Amino acid sequence: MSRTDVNDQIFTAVVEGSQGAITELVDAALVAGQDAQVILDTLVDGIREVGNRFGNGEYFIPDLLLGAKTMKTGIERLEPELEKRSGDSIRAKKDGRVLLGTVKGDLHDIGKSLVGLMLEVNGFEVRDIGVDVPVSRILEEVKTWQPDVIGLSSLLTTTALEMATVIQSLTEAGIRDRYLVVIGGAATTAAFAEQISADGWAENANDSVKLIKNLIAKRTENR
Ligand code: B1M
Repeated sequence: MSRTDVNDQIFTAVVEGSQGAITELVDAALVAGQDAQVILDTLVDGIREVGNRFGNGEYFIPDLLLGAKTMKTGIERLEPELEKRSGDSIRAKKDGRVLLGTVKGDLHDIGKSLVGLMLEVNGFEVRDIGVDVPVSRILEEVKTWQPDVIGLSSLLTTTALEMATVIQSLTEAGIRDRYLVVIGGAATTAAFAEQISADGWAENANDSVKLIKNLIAKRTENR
């Protein structure tokens, strides 16, 4: 089986929601020497195609769920490989603490979890507080866990403004300047991040790592 064949099959497995086949396919790709990041990108392409088909009425909620479960199973198999690649940074002193959550009203967690995984394998300490997280919970966690960065995710246009509410609540509590707030997710853009006075926006998990590293470095320089 050539590398391209396996990648095509991984893509198709996510699109068709073949959860039972995905672990074996990811294993086959790894055995064929495929880079874990390339396999991850293929899984992401697959779930995006599921989203496109849902968007144009070809797919329904059960299809979204099956695609999501298949993708998650694939990511679980890849996790140890991604960690192995970054073994040194994981063992190194932690680069910073990131509190991560999907805002209230939004149940999407794949992208946010992927951001968390990539941050962890790149040396950050991550506390993922899940999905549908109300502002009050974020404030509570911020006060008790004292992160360097608050990372917020939103995939729904109807919930993206919750991010502004979080920032406003930090300001009202007089603690906005103590934390970097980074946002992302399909319902957000760099312009939106600027509009709500977030410290940064990242398009994907790898860019999140770069962004957070840069922001923490800048903050350390300025202290
Ligand atoms: Co939903 N859904 N969904 N869904 N879903 C979308 C987002 C949608 C675009 C589909 C579509 O219409 N084409 C659409 C939103 C439209 C909009 O608001 N503009 C949509 C809708 C409408 C809905 C429901 C309302 C459907 C309904 O019930 N009628 C409903 C809402 C439920 C709720 O949240 N209250 C719903 C439900 C679901 C499922 C539960 C079935 C399932 C989620 C399962 C799960 O997450 N456990 C689901 C799925 C799977 C999708 C799509 C198909 C895929 C999302 C995904 O996992 N992408 C999605 C379509 C799409 O995205 N094209 C869709 C893969 C993931 C790796 O990418 O999440 O973008 P993403 O994350 C990326 C970047 O965005 C970024 O990095 C990640 C990794 O590279 N990123 C960050 C994310 N968070 C970040 C945070 C950062 C930085 C970067 O800093 C902290």
